[in-house]
Amino acid sequence: MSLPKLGAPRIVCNGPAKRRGVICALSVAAALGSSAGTVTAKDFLDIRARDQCDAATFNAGRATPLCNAARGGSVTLAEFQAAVPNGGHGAWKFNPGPSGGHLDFGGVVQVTSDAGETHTLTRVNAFGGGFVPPLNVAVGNAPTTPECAEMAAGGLHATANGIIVTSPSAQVFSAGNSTQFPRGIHLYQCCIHPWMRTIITVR
Ligand SMILES: [Cu+2]
Repeated sequence: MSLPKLGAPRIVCNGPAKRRGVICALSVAAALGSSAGTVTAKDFLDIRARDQCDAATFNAGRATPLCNAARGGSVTLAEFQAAVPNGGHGAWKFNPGPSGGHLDFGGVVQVTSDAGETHTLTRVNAFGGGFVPPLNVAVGNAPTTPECAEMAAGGLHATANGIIVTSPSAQVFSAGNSTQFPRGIHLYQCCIHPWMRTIITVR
């Protein structure tokens, strides 16, 4: 990336003397804002899996807990289930959200969990269903994506396309140098809660 030459912004301050200070201040702010947008390298992207599972109701009657109580989530299982036909509960999401995020080739992608449940962050060719059929109702009963099917085959495991994001966890990847985060614009979804989607661009 070629960086523009930085120097004092050329600002012409016009207007009556009384208003001049205000006009100049606004012009400088605008000039600095546009410069900053041009020269900023982005070498780090923080991706988080989030939910608000309520441990008491999510774990009731289960030998293996679904929800990490330490997270202190407050959405009950009944509330979660009621939201599935309406596109899924909004607290189950990635940050960045559906509009996505970007970083430069060679930068660091950090994937952490702010969630109580286990999620996956799976690069898919096209958004679709996950491997838990009742939850695919949230995405119009879309068929399980091949990438999610691969993660579930023989028991949940990480693949070249997908990672498992447990609670708590932190994983780092080199943008453009890992199969999970190759160069370009790529779609990611959770294979358990398929309405959790984001788009990551490695420039
Ligand atoms: Cu999930």
